[in-house]
Amino acid sequence: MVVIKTIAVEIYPGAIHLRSYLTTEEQQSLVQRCIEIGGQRAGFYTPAVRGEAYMSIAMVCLGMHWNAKTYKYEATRSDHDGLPVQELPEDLKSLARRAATDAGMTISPDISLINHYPQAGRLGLHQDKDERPETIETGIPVVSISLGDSAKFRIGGTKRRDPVKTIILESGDAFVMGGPSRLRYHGVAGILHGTAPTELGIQGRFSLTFRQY
Ligand code: MD3
Ligand code: FE
Repeated sequence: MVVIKTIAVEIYPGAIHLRSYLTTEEQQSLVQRCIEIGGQRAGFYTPAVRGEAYMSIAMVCLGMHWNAKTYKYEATRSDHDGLPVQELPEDLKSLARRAATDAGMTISPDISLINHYPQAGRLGLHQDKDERPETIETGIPVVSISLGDSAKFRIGGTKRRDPVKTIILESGDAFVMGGPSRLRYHGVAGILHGTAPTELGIQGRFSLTFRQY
């Protein structure tokens, strides 16, 4: 049996960092899933965002597609290639439910966005507020899983100019953002090249974020 010691750190009320949440074997299998899912039809693509140019990360949506032009969820990738979105597999839903429960929250996940960060990948400061108003108002969390290279994660307040904390998200960590923290601004300032566990055999970073629409 593999023993792992998860350490739960409350960054703010409702913002729970579950450090060392997954075993190396679970991480390996999730990395393979990301590569497999990303290689399908309706797999990884580079979103062109409203107002801006292309994002520096690749993305694949499961369950519902996040349209980067309208910031709305939809059944087909109408801002990209029109393909129907892939389903969200049951075992991934279970993983998200388990992490939410371990952070003292509840989620019925129906969407996952998988992001791939190459060496120069970043994600600007933003709020996740495109899910149903009721979901956001009740503080149902977003659950995230980090794999591969570590990320310099920034998390602030509910106003863009509020002060931010910097946290390193490592491979195998989970992060649950709900309750009063659901609308905090957050982003990824960069990834730490070459920090992925060697057993994963990858460079760069995958993150899975699970949402309830
Ligand atoms: C804080 N992803 O996909 S995960 C995103 O590492 C996103 O890929 C980052 O922000 C990434 O939208 C951060 C941790 C996270 C996820 C959801 C949040 C932090 C959050 C929702 C609200 C506040
Ligand atoms: Fe986000």
